[in-house]
Amino acid sequence: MAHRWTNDLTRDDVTPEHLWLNRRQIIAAGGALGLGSIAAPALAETLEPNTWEEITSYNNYYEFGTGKDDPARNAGALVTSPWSITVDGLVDKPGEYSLADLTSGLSVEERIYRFRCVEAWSMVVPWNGIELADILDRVGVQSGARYVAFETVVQPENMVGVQRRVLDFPYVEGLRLDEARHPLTILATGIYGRPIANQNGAPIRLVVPWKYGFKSIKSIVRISLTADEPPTSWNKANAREYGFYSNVNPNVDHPRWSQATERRIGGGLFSSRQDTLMFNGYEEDVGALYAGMDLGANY
Ligand SMILES: Nc1nc2c(c(=O)[nH]1)N[C@H]1C(S)=C(S)[C@@H](COP(=O)(O)O)O[C@H]1N2
Ligand SMILES: [Mo]
Repeated sequence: MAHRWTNDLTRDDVTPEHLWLNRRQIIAAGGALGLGSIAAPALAETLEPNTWEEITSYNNYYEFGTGKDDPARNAGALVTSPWSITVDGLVDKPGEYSLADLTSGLSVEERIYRFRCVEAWSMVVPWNGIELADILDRVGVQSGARYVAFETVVQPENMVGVQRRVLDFPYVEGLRLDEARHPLTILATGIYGRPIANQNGAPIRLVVPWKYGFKSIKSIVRISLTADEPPTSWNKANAREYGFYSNVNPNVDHPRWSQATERRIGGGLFSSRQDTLMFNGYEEDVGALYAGMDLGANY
């Protein structure tokens, strides 16, 4: 069956077309299911997902090298089973959970999201994932918690990039608790209805669609609830260029390049440049989280 997952796969191979079209129109309009009223004008916009081939061959996963094709070449060495996730900090039920124990019984949803890297390229990815809020409810968040911190696995013998120390591994990321609980925020375990590929962060990775891609940490082995803002890998590497928030914002340029437009991966011959949208197109859903904040200072 593996040969089906090439660039001649169409979405019709995965989902009955009428279901898919309904869902993607709803998602394009409202950001996600169940987020209130559907804005009629937005219905005109549909999100055309990138192919499996594109999504799995053009990656950033520095533990496997810094080239865009390095993760596809090297991530086969990642051991993803068995997999356990340590949950600690300000939670009622801390412990080391198997992936199955942490996720069993929670609903896995299909979410077609824009994905915008801080390097100014973008894709559209049909994720399968669980709302992070559901997992936080399962472990019981205590009242003093204000942030969620995440950590990626380190398998030095299997990760060629870890040996080269291009970043201070383990890769770490974090969200404010309200961002983490937002219904758009998911832990993805699949793409196109198949288990997520190693190079995309198997077996479970964060997806926060209104933030630059580096916030969406891969291959998670620790989730910690904290009172203080946790350190994050790219901020540690270069605080002037990469802030804690890293919300997609066409009006706040990276110190070394414009963020006003992006190169959409794929699209054949005329692989196009398109305008970058405020909060990556999810402003109606998430804008209120940042009311009154100076987005230039809190980049
Ligand atoms: N552990 C880890 N997570 C990571 C990265 C990484 O290098 N290591 N790269 C980030 C960056 S910069 C981006 S753009 C996305 C890329 O996700 P994708 O390869 O699935 O498109 O993963 C993010 N998560
Ligand atoms: Mo990125």
